Amino acid sequence: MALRSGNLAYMQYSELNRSKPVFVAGHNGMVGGAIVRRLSDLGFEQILTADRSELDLRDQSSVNEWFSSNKPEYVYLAAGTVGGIMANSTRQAEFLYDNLMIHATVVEAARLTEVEKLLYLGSSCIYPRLSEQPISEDCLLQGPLEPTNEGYAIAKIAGIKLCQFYAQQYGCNFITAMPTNLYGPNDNYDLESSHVLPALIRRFHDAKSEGEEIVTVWGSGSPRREFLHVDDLADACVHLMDGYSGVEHVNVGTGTDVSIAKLAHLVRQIVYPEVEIEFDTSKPDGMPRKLLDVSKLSELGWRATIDLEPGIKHAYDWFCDNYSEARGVG
Ligand code: GFB
Repeated sequence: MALRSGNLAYMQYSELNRSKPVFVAGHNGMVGGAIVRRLSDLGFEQILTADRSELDLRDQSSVNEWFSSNKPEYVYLAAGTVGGIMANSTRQAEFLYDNLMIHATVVEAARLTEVEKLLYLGSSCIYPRLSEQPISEDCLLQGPLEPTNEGYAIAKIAGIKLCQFYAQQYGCNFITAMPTNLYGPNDNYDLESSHVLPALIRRFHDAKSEGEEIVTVWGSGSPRREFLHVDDLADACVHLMDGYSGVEHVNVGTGTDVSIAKLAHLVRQIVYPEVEIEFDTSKPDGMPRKLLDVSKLSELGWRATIDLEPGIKHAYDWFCDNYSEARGVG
């Protein structure tokens, strides 16, 4: 199934120069991969990437060297150690260390080599656990964080502040975007480390293949989450790179959320309608609700265009087409 996020018109008057080199840090991940696809669709001629084996983004001198040799003009900083609720809560040291280091090295190298513009990607988990909903940008640092992802959130907050301070102190054009929960092609389908949507797709699919009668869903089913297709996110990133140069971070989401129970029913309907669902309340729920206020992004002329149901069907098609590879990721 072809899906297209629709905000194409603005590229006709884009300020971005498509012949300048663009570095997508994290191109092997779901987000970086989607940004590469989007840039390529839009005709960017020099999309630079670096494999982990070639460049350790946690190592400042290697990153400096890479930037000096490759001279990117635009940078999308989508690299990082990421995962779902279980990976986040059991590997907090790794999530904090890796992400702190990656953000710092890339931002510093971008300053040293006078990159024209950098977009840093954070996460909606930066906001306090009990934020007022929908969560506006100014909720940042207004209360305690959700404990299951505190390490990751602190690294992401440090990344935002880093970009803001580099903009203020050095005059760098470094901007920051905060996406909500993401899904789409190239997601991580490993059941221990994945996010909820790929985990549910895999659980229902495997249950169908094995003729099982019950699928287990973690937690109570009552938390609410907002899901943005990664192709929409990639489109929003290019839009912000093109038209936004403010210091304040910008939320990126759809503006609507669903309960995990409702999500499980949707995935069941698409993958295996006959099966029963049970909830395992020994597993953590995480934040009770995480819905972003996207009014700032709307004012900047962007909105999501991929609805959840076709988006899930698209992700499920990708999973079926890449079954062996998808199950090994993570
Ligand atoms: O997607 P998820 O891991 O991320 O979990 P968070 C969302 C909700 O789905 C939680 C429930 O309430 C989970 O308990 N859930 C139900 C499941 N079944 C499953 C399952 O099989 N696997 C998973 N993973 N969840 C992450 C943060 O939080 O969100 C990260 O840990 C990051 O920092 C990311 O920000 C976007 O939304 O709870």
